[in-house]
Amino acid sequence: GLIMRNVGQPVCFPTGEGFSLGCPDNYLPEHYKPFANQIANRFGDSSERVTTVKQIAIPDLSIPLQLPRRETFSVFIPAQQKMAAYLIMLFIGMRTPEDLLSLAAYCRNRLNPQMLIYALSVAMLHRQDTRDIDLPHFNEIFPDKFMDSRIFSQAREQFSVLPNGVQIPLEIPLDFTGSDAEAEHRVAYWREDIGVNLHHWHWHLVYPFEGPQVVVNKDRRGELFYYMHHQLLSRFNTERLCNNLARSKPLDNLRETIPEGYFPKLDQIIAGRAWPSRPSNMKLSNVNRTADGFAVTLSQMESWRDALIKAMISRRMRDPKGSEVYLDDTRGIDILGNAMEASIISINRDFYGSYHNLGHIMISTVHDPDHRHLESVSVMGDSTTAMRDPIFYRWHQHIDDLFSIFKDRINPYSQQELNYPGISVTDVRVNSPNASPNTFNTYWTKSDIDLSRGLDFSARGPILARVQHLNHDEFKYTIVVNNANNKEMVGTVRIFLAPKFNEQGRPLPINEQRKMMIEMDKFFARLKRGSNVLERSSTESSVTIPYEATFRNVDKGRPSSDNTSASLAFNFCGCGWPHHMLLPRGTPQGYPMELFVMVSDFELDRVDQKDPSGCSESISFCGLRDRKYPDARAMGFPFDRTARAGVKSLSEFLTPNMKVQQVNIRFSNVIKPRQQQRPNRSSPR
Ligand code: CUO
Repeated sequence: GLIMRNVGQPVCFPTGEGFSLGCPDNYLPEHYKPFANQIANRFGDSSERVTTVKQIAIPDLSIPLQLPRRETFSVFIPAQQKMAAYLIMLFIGMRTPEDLLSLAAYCRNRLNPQMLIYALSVAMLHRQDTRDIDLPHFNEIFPDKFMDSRIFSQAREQFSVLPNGVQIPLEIPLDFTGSDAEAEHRVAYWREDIGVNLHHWHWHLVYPFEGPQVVVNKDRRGELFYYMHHQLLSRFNTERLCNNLARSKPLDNLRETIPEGYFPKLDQIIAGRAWPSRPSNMKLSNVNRTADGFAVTLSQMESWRDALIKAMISRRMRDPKGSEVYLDDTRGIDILGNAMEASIISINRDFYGSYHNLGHIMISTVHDPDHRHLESVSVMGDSTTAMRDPIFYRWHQHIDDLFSIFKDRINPYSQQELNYPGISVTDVRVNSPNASPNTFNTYWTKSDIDLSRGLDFSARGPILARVQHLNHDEFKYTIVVNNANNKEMVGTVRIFLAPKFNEQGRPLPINEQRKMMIEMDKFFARLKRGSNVLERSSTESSVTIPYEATFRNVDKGRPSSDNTSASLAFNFCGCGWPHHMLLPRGTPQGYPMELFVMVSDFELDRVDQKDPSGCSESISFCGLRDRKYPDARAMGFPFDRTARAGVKSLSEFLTPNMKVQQVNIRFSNVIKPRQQQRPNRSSPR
């Protein structure tokens, strides 16, 4: 935590209320060394607790030092990926946590802070001896990546005026990046949601595409890359329909004009620059940025794309030795996901390139493709900020459509494959305390975030920013399942939610609707003979992580203490969909959706492995740490394949172990406080 706060200060003694880090003199950067004593006195004396950093032999840092301290770090730029991967390797290789702390403290004074925090976070998540330490909220380390830049000058003003301990929360307006003249702005509240962007950053930390094998090579990572981003699109497209916008149009022609621009209004406090904007009506072009060690042409991108399409149609890919690898129904998507992204476990990065990653870079340098203006990447170049820009969804829609070329060619599931003999779902209901049955309530809530550890000065206490975000009343599913078998059975309950109508108000055909199925929850249930009434709370969702992973608990007007998350009720693992965004917004009239429940045969779903250790939140989006993905079925099952011949609608798709309930999402355009503390979450099995 100490290493990760106020990272803009280039000294080893970050202050905070009673916290300090004492480093050996030679850890100070050269230009501060003559003043080592004064610096130690300045910070050290006022501290109640000093952590002394052990002196170690510092390894060669010349590779990560190539990135200037005040440069924008982009994990999508191959040269920077390599520097970060080197640093991850060093951090993972440190013998003890004390050695790791020491190296991190040394690096903190010299390296690019964004790269440092990225590499340190990845290493800490993957080292046995640090992985249970909660990482500080990333939105508090780099609040400038999440919040309107104006908030920081307000924070400085307040800091210099108000006495110690007194503070007024700084309000951030809901929509600060555009006006209603821009249609895309209607869903800015969703794209710019802090929890949504935190999830995306964290997902890419848990599933980096570069780094040591132990960090990258995880069970079904390529498939999860496909599925998690596919789910982001189902959710975003539904949100668009709720706001009278058409579904995202894929960016499938790299040479066409991009009408929708994006002006993020974010600062980069440490780099001392604003994030570049992406004006309307620009066209992608060849990129050649010598300083980033990076060049790619449009035709190169197109040839990678064509090679991927060919692989999906022929179901064959080429490995580096020239042999062909068959893409089967189950493993094929995983191989394709890794090649499309691409990660270092791509089957052949020379041949299939890095289509998705370089697309991020091409888009994020559209304003300065040859670097003549010395401009950094725009928000699409950073996994922390990419989801803010409307183009993110157009790019990922294109990537998702490419995956569909493969997925849609697989034989559909037969009725027999979908059914669970003897099991029937006879009733599904949703209840929420303040709503009519089968109605969800959504509204706005304001929550606080402490900026103090992400500022470029040391505040004496918390500095709260107050943000407005979507929220909902908690609800409960009641599912009645009949087991006509002569014994107890075990089932996996799969819950999805999808829009009913398209942009024109016509019913969505099954093969469009299935692509918009939002995964809401998945859990295991024992089914005794006869009738079973299953109850499940929205707070137990296998997709979300708790509210506290994004926001601060504000207890009687005071934020919880800053230094540790131990005072908070949950162990945050960071990766996962923010709970406050579990539901689409809906509409004031009530947005009609279909709630789908399936009970599948656990014997066919089970993955035999040890119980999970640590994080088991948001399993559907993030998997389990050090374990296989805990569902043997294809991700997105039963909607990952085309519906069987003759099935036109969701009702025709159903087998007896499935049921659909018509539901409504009613949005009130008012600000309400958050409901009471979230109850303890039950384990997924
Ligand atoms: Cu998450 Cu494109 O992979 O941003």
